Amino acid sequence: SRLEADLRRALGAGEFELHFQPLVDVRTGAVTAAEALVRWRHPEQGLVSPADFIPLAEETGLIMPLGAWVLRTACLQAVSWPREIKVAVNLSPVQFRDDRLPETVAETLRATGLEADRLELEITEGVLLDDEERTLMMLTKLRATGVGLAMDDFGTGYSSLSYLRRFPFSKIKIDRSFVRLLPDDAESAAIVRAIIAMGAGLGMATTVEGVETAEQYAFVAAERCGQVQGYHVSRPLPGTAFLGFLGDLE
Ligand code: G
Ligand code: G
Ligand code: MN
Ligand code: NA
Repeated sequence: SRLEADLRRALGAGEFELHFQPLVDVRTGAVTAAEALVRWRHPEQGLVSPADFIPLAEETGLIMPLGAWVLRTACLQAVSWPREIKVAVNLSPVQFRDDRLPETVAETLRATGLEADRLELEITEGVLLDDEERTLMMLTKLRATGVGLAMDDFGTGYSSLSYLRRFPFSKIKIDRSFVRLLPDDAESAAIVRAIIAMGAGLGMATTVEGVETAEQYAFVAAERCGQVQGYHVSRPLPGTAFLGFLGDLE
């Protein structure tokens, strides 16, 4: 297809860029991490959302070189940030199917000089459905490199609870669909409260995604979640704007 040819060309032409969305610690208000989110600066169409090209990149296998580029670039950028700020990178299920992924991650850390504990990989439940034994082996190997593992979009898939016990995740990211109706919706409030309590009980950090209002922020802070991410704190920002955002907080 036209888009596929375009996508193939774009990688070589350097048309992809990363934006970074801050994660804030609710106790201190400090930025503790940023999630890297890829964008395509298309010569005619302008900034294209990953929702419009990641699925095609996955179908065509282009997600492999693109995912490698995202990982390397995110690590390279984070090397220049303050030491206490981590970078989070989304992994596609297609990348997860590659047995060499843990070695690719270790090699990327070596090549970029980023300390392993400053990288967090975000994995959705969809990744975990295939083969449980293999999933456990892969996640264990990834953890052995020293990186963090976040379960992304938590609560939207199947069997989330048993997965948390079985697999070595270090963080839960509560999906923004549970946050949208906060603080007024009693069911959303009960679910978010329960997930935060469960994370605490399992010794896992929790990030609440999609926090858009001061009221939502106050609610999840009162429930003592670990971190908050969302438009109320900041939209995803280009690299230089992200550094500016850090500077403005000082
Ligand atoms: O940034 P935005 O909200 O437009 O992202 C839309 C979707 O694309 C989200 O589900 C997000 O996780 C995904 N996404 C963004 N960047 C990446 C990336 O680098 N790799 C993968 N696999 N998905 C990404
Ligand atoms: O699937 P994942 O959780 O990786 O998706 C991250 C996506 O969520 C990014 O595309 C980002 O732009 C989007 N996002 C981040 N904060 C907010 C928010 O407060 N509200 C909404 N609607 N989307 C958000
Ligand atoms: Mn994510
Ligand atoms: Na998410």
